[in-house]
Amino acid sequence: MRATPTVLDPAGFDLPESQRRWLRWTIYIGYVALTAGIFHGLAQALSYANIDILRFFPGLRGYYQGLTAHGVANAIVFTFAFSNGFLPLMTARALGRPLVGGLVQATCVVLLAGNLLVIYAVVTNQASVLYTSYAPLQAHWTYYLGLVLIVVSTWLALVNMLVVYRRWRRDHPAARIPLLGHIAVVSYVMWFLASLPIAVSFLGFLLPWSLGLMEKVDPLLTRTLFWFTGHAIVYAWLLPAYVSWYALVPRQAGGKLISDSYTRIVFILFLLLSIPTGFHHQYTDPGVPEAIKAVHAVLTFGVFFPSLATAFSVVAALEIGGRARGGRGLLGWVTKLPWGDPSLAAQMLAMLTFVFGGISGLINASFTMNQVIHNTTWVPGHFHLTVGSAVTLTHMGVAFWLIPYLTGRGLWSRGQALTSAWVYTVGVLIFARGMISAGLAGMPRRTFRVAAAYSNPDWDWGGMLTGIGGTLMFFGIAQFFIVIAMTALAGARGAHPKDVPVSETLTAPASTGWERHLDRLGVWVAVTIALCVIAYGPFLAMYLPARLVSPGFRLF
Ligand code: HAS
Ligand code: CU
Repeated sequence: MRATPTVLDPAGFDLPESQRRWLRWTIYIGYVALTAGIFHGLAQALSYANIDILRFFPGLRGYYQGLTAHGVANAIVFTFAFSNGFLPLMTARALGRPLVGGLVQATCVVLLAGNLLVIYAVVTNQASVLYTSYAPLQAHWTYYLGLVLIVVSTWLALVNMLVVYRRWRRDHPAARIPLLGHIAVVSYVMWFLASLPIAVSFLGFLLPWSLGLMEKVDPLLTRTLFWFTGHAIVYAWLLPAYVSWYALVPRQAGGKLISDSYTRIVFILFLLLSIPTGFHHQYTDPGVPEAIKAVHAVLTFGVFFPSLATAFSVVAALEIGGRARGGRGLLGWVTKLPWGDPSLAAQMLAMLTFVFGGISGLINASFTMNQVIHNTTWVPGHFHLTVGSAVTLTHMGVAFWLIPYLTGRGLWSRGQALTSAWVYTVGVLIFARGMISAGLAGMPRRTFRVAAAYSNPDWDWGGMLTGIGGTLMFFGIAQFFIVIAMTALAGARGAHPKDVPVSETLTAPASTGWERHLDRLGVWVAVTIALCVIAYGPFLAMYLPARLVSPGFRLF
């Protein structure tokens, strides 16, 4: 039996204050975006209940302007701002050395610059194209450039992590990379590879087209490039949450992570399978052969597997914690978990909601069932149970220790922090229940119901639940924002956690044998690229060169 090791315990690790400051400002950009985004979220949710509050928004000229602001702010800026702060910090902590200061600053500045450009385009109603940026809807060039810069900020964060990793490797040529560092780096390497197609689409087509350098664009190709990146983007949102569930949550629950190798395998499976699945967003698109869609359907069922494995692992770790605290019987350990800790409670609520997100994802992925729910409100029902709950609630939970850690101030009002997570959870469950049932009755997504020419009484109940749930979600996040702002401004100085809560594992990383291959990132990247070629090569070979057929339209 191997000894119980720590994931890593670099004694005395302390991040310089200047780096803490830039990291927290990077994350704050996301909180500001989230807070702006929830106003538009509230307006959308209420519109499904036939209540129109859009006309009270100063300067807002239409539903699609608000929906674009909501999608970009919450799904793109909030998520990546968090990851740009969190993942480099995890790498630094795991490898026991500081980051490259200049790169920490550059990540924050580029993220902010990208944001300002996107805000300008959206606020002036020159980019009401929704976060999917489908051509031939055309936005102002600042919108595309702004999104490119946001992606570049994630690359800078990754470069920082890789520099730290290389330096660590130079000093430890034969050692296994510490688990927390491994999974943080794999997460952003996956995202880097995944982000290349959208960079091609934006820099090669949409940006020059919006600048008038190209007269026409190829809607199917740019849409396909969007989803080439766009499915994997959901795992780029999810994996930082998984980093916390695997490497931090067990410690917070008083348990242990069950296996080092199991965890590494899960993240490598995400690296391999997150990207070659994008056509499951295009099952109904004409012009894509059915056989290619079928390959993507099979691979989608493949990428379902590492999340199933995660469910077993995180529940086992929680069970160890609950039993260590005196829990008995089949489920007695659940109530013994420290539900009064807002950081842990928010993340356990995230897990519980994600069970429904996973089930609804399986239905989306099934080619035939997808025909029933595609483009209905079922889909936003699904993604508010994933990015809108598993990810958001985890980010909230992490913030409850991370912001104190980065600011040197204690959490302001544990009770309010806990309440914000519960209010949000109850809200998102009611909201998603409404969206999902109305979607099954055919209620279309991305439609301003209040003003729609056609409605259906079968949507009334679901629409009402959507409005009620969305209102609760709004109050949950508003309360979260107050807790964070008050922590940063008025939290008790010195009452902060002094270290990242890194877990121990039941099994140590093996120093010999096949498990060492799990650390060979170059090899796994090569396999990932090969899988992408298999999944997208036939389509691109059949389809290219680009068919530049459509001029741009500004409809809203
Ligand atoms: Fe999805 C559409 C398939 C996961 C986000 N998805 C979307 C869209 C978004 C999105 C934003 O195949 C809409 C895009 C648009 O605007 O059009 N999705 C899946 C599948 C999964 C999945 C198979 N999605 C996610 C995640 C997202 C996300 C994660 C964001 C973070 N999705 C689809 C498909 C579509 C789609 C189609 C296209 C639909 C269409 O027609 O447009 C899977 O990866 C899900 C796996 C999840 C699980 C659950 C594991 C559970 C865990 C918790 C364990 C804890 C327990 C309790 C049990 C297998 C790990 C703990 C106990 C305690 C005591 C606390
Ligand atoms: Cu997807």
